[in-house]
Amino acid sequence: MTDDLASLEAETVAALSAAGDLRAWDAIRVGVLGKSGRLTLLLKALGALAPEARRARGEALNVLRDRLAAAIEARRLALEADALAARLAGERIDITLPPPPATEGLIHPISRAMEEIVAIFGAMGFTVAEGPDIETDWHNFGALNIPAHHPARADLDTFYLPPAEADGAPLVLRTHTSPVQVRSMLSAPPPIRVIVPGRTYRADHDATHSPMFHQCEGLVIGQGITLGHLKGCLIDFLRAFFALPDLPVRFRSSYFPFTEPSMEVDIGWDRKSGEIGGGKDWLEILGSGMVHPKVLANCGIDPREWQGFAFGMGIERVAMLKHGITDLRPFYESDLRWLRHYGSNPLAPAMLHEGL
Ligand code: 2NL
Repeated sequence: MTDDLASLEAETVAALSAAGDLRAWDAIRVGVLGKSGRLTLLLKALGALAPEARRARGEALNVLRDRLAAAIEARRLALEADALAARLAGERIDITLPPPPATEGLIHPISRAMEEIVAIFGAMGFTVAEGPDIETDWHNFGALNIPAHHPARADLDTFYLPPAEADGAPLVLRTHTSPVQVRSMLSAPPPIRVIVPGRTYRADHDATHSPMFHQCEGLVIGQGITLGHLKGCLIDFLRAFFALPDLPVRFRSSYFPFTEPSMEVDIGWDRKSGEIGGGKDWLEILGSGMVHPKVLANCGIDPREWQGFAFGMGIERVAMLKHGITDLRPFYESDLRWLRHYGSNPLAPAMLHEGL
């Protein structure tokens, strides 16, 4: 190889190993193999040589071109591997570290309470069901054995909407999340284990009632599901939600049209201090019961073969109790001072194994 070719090769190899990134590498590639690259110009100059000299020079240039192309390609692969390794090292995260504090945006206490409830029941094998906020009168009332004269149907409590169908049946804003459970029963055969968090609406507005509020209901249907399962399930839930393993829980008989028997569920607290779990007082927290056979039949389930339990709670209420919030109104006022105080870190979602 002639001297000029040897020095072209040596200089290119040196420049390639000095190139620290793909931009520098590309400049070298263009400078050698590009349209007016050094090697390209040498190849173009071949035409001016006498045939004998052109053959020898051409052969040498072809050999050099293959070697330089191989060196350039090898350097590209090496630089790409380095870049990937650097990126992987830079993006490494230790997922065992606690989440950093949120710098912007917090989870609203209503959403947080729903997440916690879903995490607890999720660990018991429940899945989340959702449904429309606008319901038919039948899904909201009829299927649930709520008779036409029942006070819950009174115009005062229910937001009515114009009928959508020619049958003239009114639509309603759902007054509870129960119609979602009705839809669950109608859409797939038992066994069923669902939890239903969501918005609900009642024409009621004062210091302790909002026309839009949130509920979470649950439904379990199986063969041989008993009051014992209801009690065990709700005791476990309440102790997990309030993070008190010995929280006293009391079941007190009650009445709902859609359950028989029906029970109110109370937790122990101290009325004076507001402390949950302590004291001698009882605080109503959940409604529950064994699903009424008529409700099962209305939803296409044979009550001679299947039975189960259902329960419901107000989300605002449990969130207020858990965090010592005494006023309902700021939940919906978007006051950033309140939201910053009661909001929770979106990078630390509710997870049962970390405790709630
Ligand atoms: C309360 C009481 C309750 C239910 C809700 C229910 C739903 C179906 C069938 C039977 Cl589809 N029951 N839901 C049962 C008992 C109580 O809620 O105080 N809620 C805030």
